[in-house]
Amino acid sequence: MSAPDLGQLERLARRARYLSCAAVAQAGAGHIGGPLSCIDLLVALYFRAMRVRPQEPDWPERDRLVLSKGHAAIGLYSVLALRGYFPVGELRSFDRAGSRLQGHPDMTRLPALDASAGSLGQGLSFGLGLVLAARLRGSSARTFVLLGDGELQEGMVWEALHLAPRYRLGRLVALLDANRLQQYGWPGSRTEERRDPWEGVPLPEIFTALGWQVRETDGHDFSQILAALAGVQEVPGEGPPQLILAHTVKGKGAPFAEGRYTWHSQVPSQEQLEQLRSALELTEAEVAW
Ligand SMILES: Cc1ncc(C[n+]2csc(CCOP(=O)(O)OP(=O)(O)O)c2C)c(N)n1
Ligand SMILES: [Mg+2]
Repeated sequence: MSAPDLGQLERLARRARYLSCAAVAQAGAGHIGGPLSCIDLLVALYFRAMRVRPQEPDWPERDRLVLSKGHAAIGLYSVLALRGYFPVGELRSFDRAGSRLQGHPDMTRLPALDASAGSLGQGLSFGLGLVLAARLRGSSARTFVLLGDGELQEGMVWEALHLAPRYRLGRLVALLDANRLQQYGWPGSRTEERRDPWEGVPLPEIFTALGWQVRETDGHDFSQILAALAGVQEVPGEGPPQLILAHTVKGKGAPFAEGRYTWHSQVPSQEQLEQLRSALELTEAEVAW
């Protein structure tokens, strides 16, 4: 992958970051921290790794994405819009009654979605089922499941983590958005601090011991993300299930939100949007929507 290619992905991710924040501001409600921490992963997936046809969203051979951390929906919608699934201007309808772009993904409304989500903990089991179904159909489609690290506290995630290796589901790819924060999280030493609830827990070793093939990456470095995804794509269908542990920053890219759990769900002001545009070095034209 040459440098200009990476630059193009970075630009797309910046636009998606701005659009996500602008849509939350327009709706007057929504999530900021979680969408911003996974946008680079979503851009790499939809613009490089996944076999999809935006003009034919129900193409049977498409790769699937399950946004298990469904509260990051606006991040996914922004990337889908830039990828051409629907007009960027439709993002203005985010979270409105009757909109296709609900606050959490609703696959019955938007054909581009492969799964509904919002109640945390269910996506990996759903994705496991999609990969088993693809195997029965004789399809080589992959399913990517994006999980939050707070979400990992849900018991059902561990059922799927335990089960997938038994079926050797090489086309199941879990991506863990490890930003070390959640909505409120576990208190740190000072009242305004939150600490990573998985601190000191050897997650990669645990996943490996369960039978997953684990790759770690900086979740904001496209060269690393693409290398991890390329590795995953070489795995045969009967290989071990794949897990990409992406080290990320909650609120990445927004000066007011980076690393702050209080920005899990908050509405940016017009001043903060302007601050964001400038920090992301985007022109007025690039943020027109
Ligand atoms: C079953 C369930 N419990 C609680 C919530 C409320 N909730 C939404 S997001 C969130 C925090 C999730 O943290 P994490 O998975 O780390 O996501 P991220 O940091 O990427 O935003 C919580 C508790 C929910 N949506 N579903
Ligand atoms: Mg988190």
